[in-house]
Amino acid sequence: GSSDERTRTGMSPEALKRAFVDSMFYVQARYWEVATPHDLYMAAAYTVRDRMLERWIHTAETYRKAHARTVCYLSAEYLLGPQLGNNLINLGIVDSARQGARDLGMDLQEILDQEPEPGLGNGGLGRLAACYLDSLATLSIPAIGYGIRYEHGIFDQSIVDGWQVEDCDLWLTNGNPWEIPRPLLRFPVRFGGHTEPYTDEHGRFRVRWVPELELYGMAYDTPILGFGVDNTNLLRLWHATAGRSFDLQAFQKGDYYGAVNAKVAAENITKVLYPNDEPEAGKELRLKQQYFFVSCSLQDMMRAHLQQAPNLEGFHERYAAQLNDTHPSIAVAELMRLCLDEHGMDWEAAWEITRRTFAYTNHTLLPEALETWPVELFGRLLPRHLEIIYEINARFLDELRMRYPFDPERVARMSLIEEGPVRRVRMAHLATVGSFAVNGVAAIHSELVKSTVMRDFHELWPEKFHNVTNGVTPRRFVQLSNPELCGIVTDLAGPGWVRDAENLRTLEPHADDAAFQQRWQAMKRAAKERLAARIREATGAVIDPQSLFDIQVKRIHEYKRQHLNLLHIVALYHRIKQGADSDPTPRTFVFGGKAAPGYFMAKLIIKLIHSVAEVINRDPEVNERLRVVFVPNFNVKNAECIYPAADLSEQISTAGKEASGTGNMKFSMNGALTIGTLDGANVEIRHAVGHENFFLFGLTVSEVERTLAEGYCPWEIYRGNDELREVIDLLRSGLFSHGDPDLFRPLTDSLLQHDPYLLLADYPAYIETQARAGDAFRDVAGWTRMSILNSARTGCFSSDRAIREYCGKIWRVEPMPVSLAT
Ligand code: 26Q
Repeated sequence: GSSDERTRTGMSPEALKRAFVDSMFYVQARYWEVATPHDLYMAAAYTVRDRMLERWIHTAETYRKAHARTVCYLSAEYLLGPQLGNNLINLGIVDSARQGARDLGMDLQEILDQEPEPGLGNGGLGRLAACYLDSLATLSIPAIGYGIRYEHGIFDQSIVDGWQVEDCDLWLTNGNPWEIPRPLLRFPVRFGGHTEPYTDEHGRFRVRWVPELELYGMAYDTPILGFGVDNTNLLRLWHATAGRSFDLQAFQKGDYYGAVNAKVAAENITKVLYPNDEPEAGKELRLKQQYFFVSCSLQDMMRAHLQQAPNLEGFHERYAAQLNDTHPSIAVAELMRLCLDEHGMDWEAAWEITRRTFAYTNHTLLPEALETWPVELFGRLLPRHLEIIYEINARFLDELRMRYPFDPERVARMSLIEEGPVRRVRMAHLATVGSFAVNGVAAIHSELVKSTVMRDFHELWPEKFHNVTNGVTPRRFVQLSNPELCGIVTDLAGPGWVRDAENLRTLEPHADDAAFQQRWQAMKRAAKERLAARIREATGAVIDPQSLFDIQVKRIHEYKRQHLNLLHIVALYHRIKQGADSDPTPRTFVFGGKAAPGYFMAKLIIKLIHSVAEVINRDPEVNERLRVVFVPNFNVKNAECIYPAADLSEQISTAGKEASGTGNMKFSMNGALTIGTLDGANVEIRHAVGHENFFLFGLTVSEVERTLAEGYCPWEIYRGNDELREVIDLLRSGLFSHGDPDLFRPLTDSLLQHDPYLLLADYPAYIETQARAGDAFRDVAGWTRMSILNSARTGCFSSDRAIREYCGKIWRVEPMPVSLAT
């Protein structure tokens, strides 16, 4: 039949239905009467996948024939979220699919809800990588995402008696229809052992690594389709398996159980994602994970390059490799090793290629979050890499001593090795020395990178430093998450805004139009009702969509200050109980977020949210005006339902601590106003939406520095502020802890004794600004106007803009459009 009618490629409702029935039979091996909801999902997924594969193969061919310069994004995390809905959108067949489902007596939404989400990341950094994959494909950029195929992603969070409980994530148990296993695409990865010098056939000095252990990385490929284009890029995730030859050796020695153990140990490498969003001391397996995926990825790039080129000379022209934080920064030493030891290059040539291949993105300034590894551990796991790092360092330090002959302290500060009782490898220094570009993720953050953690490096190489402010994909976080908003914008601006989010500006002239405002309010209302229904289902809590939805969802961290939000809530509660004049705007406070399993304070904050919620929600004197809910298991799926429902977005980190934030962008694109500090991308959001449409409060970075330098004393603020004192005393009274005054002591003691994140210093400004927000919400037309302007003016926070900047300033790659039609 005509191409539209072909079972595996047709896009009409008829073709999709036929394909669906076909997949149910031939892929799922099921018939209608016994098909479970999961079978329906799988059949739908295979139907969609077939349509992507056609584009994928065509894309791979096109890029290859053109010898296209390719971006390789190296990231230990990809927080992809559910694929089916997004792929339907990018294929442009949502309506056909909905129609087809209806014809077969099914509901598309129910099918979408079946998908377990790939949660292969902790939070912002992993989700950013996923948004960037979407934009790279949408902009037709030849790109490969490389990472780890964790069998268990970020844990599922449940709440028991107000405490976080972690359950194992099982996203792979029912099979993953989006991935294609490539059993023949395997690379060896070695660990341990020692190195020995030898002389090669040309009489040159060389080093041989005699490893103790060898395992294999096997590729699993996931197609990443762009929106409105046929370009379909590759996400290649590596799975660890034990090497067969290694097994044989052990088996032959008669050590059956030893061999089995070794196999288990090898396969443990890709078992589970570390659930911390900062490094933890001595986690050997984590370093193994990082080296494992980096080595496979670089070997894969080299293999592809050498299929088309006689040698590695032009490697850095063929590839730009982006290091998503320092997690893959061992790549600098591994590329050197591959060039030197496996391809016989000399040091200068190898270093030239290496330095011109990598670029590094920094995502944090927090000293405790900067990755370093003990030299001892490093040398035990990767003896050859430690040698190479020492050699890179020796040459680098020689250069520095020449340049700064009278400044040995500076030379020591910049060394790749931190001296001290435990010597450590500084991964950020390795990444910076081994890269041609370094960037921060928001304007203020990039400035702070240059003036604080990378100050010496910036003085040495000022032209190496850049800013690329983060972005988020409007496909998932507007079109998929907020169909009503999507309808409004498309009616006004046409469908082009999905590829060019600047078109959201078309909304601007309608901000004061009464009829338009009504439609806008109906959009918000629908999103709030959806969230209310979901919260009721998940927690039993009933919330009122009329009330102001004041939402803070993100990882739980002291620097993000969820407990500052709580201090405000308890203050409002306290005023009502006192019969004092109080904010008359009914509010629903929504929290969500996971705590690292070993982060006691973060877990205590979750407990406190639940404890405050319990007291407030059951007290008839306050629960008409205040509600507090915690959405368990904040993940991409829940997030899609939460961002559109917000009236007020909480972005209240201590100034200087949040590198960028990306939730802040998702909220404001969906018409939430922000209450926030001058931190991360908040600064640019406020600039974009207009100061009058943003609730700013709190100390600036320099005020924070000055406050701490002058000997900050939170106790004095506590003593001098009656309401604040009463609020903290309430937390210590046992009111929220069934009479136990000690439960929250670690939190209140930390606030009163050190308060390293300056909650008390920012408290009065926060309370006052919250009151203004509450008042503003009662001016319905005024608020609606501000809400519209937030959506209209935040198109610049599309990840398409961010990726265009990376392509221009950093990668120097060009789009290569792919079309099935040609
Ligand atoms: C490192 C070593 C060992 C174990 C774990 C880690 C690790 C894992 C994840 C360290 C950091 C992370 C994640 C960091 C992260 O999500 N950072 C956020 O990145 C966002 C995207 O740029 C920013 O918007 C946020 O401000 C930043 O906190």
